[in-house]
Amino acid sequence: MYHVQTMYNIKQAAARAGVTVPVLRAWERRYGIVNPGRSSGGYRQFDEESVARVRTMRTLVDEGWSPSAAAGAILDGSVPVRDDQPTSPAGAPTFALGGHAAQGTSPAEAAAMTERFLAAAKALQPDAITSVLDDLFARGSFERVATDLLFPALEALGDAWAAGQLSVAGEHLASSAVQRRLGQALEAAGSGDARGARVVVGMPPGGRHELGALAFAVTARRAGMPVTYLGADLPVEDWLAAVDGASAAVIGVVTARDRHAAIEVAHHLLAANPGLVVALGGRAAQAAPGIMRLPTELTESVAAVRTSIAA
Ligand code: B12
Repeated sequence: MYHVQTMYNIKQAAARAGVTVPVLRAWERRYGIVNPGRSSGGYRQFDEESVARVRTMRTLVDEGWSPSAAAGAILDGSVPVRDDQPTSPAGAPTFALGGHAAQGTSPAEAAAMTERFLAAAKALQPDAITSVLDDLFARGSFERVATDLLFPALEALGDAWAAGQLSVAGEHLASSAVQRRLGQALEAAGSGDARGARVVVGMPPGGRHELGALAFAVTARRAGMPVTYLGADLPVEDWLAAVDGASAAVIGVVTARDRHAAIEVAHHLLAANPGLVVALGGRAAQAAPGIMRLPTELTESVAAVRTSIAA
């Protein structure tokens, strides 16, 4: 038995892969997902393997991957080409739906994104940072992306800085790009239900690591809670004034220094407002009498605040 390689023109290839001709052309040009041969008349010719690659990319994009991430994963072999029928996911790898990684992102890919983020920071390349953040935020809900992809990348950023592998400029460039993204997300999340229980979020005096607190504020707003986000380094008197009429105060605690400062703020807040829910969140947060410690997962931490307010 011999095998004749079937070739398709661009229209046939696009139809078999389930995309339009302009999409197929764009994916070829921008992402190099296919590299078709040419007929003697100069027309593109696609083999079965190319069609399967485009079909796999389409499936990944439908699942929520960004086109560039999908193409990259197919080209570097981290996602196998699915040569099954377009609509049948049988035998296709499963990508941790609701699992650890953001939907559609394998742990290897998450690690690759962290590497890209670090490389862009080290090389002081703002456009490359923008592009990693675009890819990252195309990977699923805000909460999953923040918890599964963004925070690990920030942690790696801190480790690289502490190990002397990354300049202060590189760290600032990357963390301020993240801060701008989170700020946009906060604006986009609306202002919450004005009649709901208000939550005031910020950092203790001297605390400048506000990204976790900001991500918490975004998550709370997305859950419909009215949030007053106050940002970094907030003096005790300002905390006291800001919680007037609020139901909860959430204080970010990232360093040991933050912890002492946050507990002091919490004591002042509780003394002046006995019914107020006071919660500490972040890597160095600890519970204390009358003060709750938030879980690390953002949606759980918002749920914990909501439950405490209701109680
Ligand atoms: C960006 C960054 C900065 C930026 C912050 C910019 C900004 N706009 O926030 C700047 C440049 C200001 C900075 C300064 C410093 N930094 Co810094 N920084 C970082 C870095 C890289 C990321 C911080 C971050 O955003 N982390 C991610 C957040 C989101 O994590 P998280 O707050 O713990 O929250 C987690 C959860 O709890 C959860 N969560 C769930 N619900 C809620 C709710 C709330 C309210 C919160 C907060 C979180 C939360 O979300 C997260 C998921 O795990 C970290 C590295 C790291 N490992 O985190 C170092 C790091 C925190 N920095 C460090 C240091 C040493 C410093 C400086 C002292 C450096 C210096 N010599 O000046 C100063 C101190 C500044 C100050 N006064 O507070 C150390 C801290 C070491 C320690 N054990 O205390 C780290 C760990 C770096 C390292 N590996 O050594 N830093």
